[in-house]
Amino acid sequence: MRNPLIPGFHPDPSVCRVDGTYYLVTSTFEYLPGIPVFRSDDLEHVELIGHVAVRDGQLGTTGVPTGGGTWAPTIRHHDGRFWLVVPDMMGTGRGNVLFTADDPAGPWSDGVVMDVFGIDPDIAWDADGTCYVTMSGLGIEDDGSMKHLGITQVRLDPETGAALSEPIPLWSGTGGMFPEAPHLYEVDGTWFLMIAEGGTERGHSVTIARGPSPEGPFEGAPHNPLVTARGSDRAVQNTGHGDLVQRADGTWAMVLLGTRPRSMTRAFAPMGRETFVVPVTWDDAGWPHAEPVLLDDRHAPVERTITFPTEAPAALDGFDGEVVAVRAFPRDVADLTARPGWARLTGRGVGMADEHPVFLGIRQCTEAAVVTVTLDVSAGVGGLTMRYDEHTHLDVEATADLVTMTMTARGLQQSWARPRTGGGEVRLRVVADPPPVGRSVLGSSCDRLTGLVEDGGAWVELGGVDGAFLSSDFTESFTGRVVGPYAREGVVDVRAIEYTGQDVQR
Ligand code: 6LW
Repeated sequence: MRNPLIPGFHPDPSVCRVDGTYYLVTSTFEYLPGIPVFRSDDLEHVELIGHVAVRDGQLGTTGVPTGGGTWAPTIRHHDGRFWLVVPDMMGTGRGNVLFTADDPAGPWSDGVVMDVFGIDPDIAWDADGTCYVTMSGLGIEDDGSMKHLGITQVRLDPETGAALSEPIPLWSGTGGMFPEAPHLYEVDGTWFLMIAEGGTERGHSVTIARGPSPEGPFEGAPHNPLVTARGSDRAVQNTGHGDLVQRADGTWAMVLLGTRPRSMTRAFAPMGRETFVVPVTWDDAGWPHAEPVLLDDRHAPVERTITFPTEAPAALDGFDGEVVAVRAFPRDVADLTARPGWARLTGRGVGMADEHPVFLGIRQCTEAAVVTVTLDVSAGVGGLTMRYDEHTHLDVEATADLVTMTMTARGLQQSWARPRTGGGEVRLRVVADPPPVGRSVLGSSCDRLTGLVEDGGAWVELGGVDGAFLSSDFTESFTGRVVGPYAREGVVDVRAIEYTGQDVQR
């Protein structure tokens, strides 16, 4: 199958099928708009058709800490409607929220908060219409700290979010840490409970159990784990957190998350957790089997330019659907009307170290990538950044006569600067250059990141760093690289974000 199915930071995939069409959703954490919805006709190609959270108040993202916000969603189609349950975590997060929509492209409802305590909720109905929410349950210890309770389940009133029963414990895997990501399916009268365990890092896995009812009792499959990359030298690691779907022709597939680490030791994934897909078959004893995630079919090069046309479509307030902002909607960060054809960013005196940067970004989605922005800094200071979070980012920043590249990695900082000519308009570039597979580059464990400025018609390199600093392993982040323009001070106008990239041949 074609992998990654959804490249770039797109973890915790969930999928449902309606007739011949699949709908997929992934987690967005502190980024908005929240929860992209993808459509696919073949589980090979996906198209972004909208987002669940496009209005203020649907999620509490504006005040969530890094690592909080929108965690693993589940999407289902039931009773003629689409249903999505998702944890909106920490800080100003609302808790576990249930959204509905007639059209998966939106609009989605304002959401009701469910009376459950846990993460990774799943929603399922039995033949009588009883609604079950199954989750990775959380409890509070006497000292106030949180503890994992394993997989738990309540009956729910899906209209109000009220829990209609006390949480019951369910099968919680084979002993791996953090039993999470439960999904419940009824297949020919048998109920299957599929979960992830082992943590979302190298120990990650998918395991499964079955039982006579949605409440169990469940017995684990004899061949668990269904999927894991732990201990393997496969190009895709950390595989786990899956969701099953039956195709219209009766065959099955699993979407799941994984990483594409770069180093010899299978560490340092530049793009964080991405979405993959594998075929699933059933044995004579009625158990599913999934194939490991392989990178056997490489994607075509990606080439795209994001502009800010005056006659922009109304959806997403005129922004390209791939554009995200941090703890804010792109519309709150950039003004598309001040200067037709440009996105105006107005600095607030803070840079990318701030939790609320004035920043528009797109995901790095190929192993090799060249990202270029065209800015006007005649009345401000701003640049191009590649970000994991406020603690770790690579900034190429320009004023009318100076350009500075600064790598910030959790308290360490190094800068390279050079004067520039050319006035207000400036083109800045960040290049991610991975070594050929199986070879490491001296002094680099991941890819090589360089910052460049166009000066006198030529690209001039400012400096370079090991991309391992901008990996999910170094940052211990749930997200991935997001890259784009930002403003520090004054007015910075953005004319275009250009992305070209390609995966490395293996
Ligand atoms: C998610 C959990 C996990 O809730 O990481 O892979 C958490 N697994 O299931 C955040 O994505």
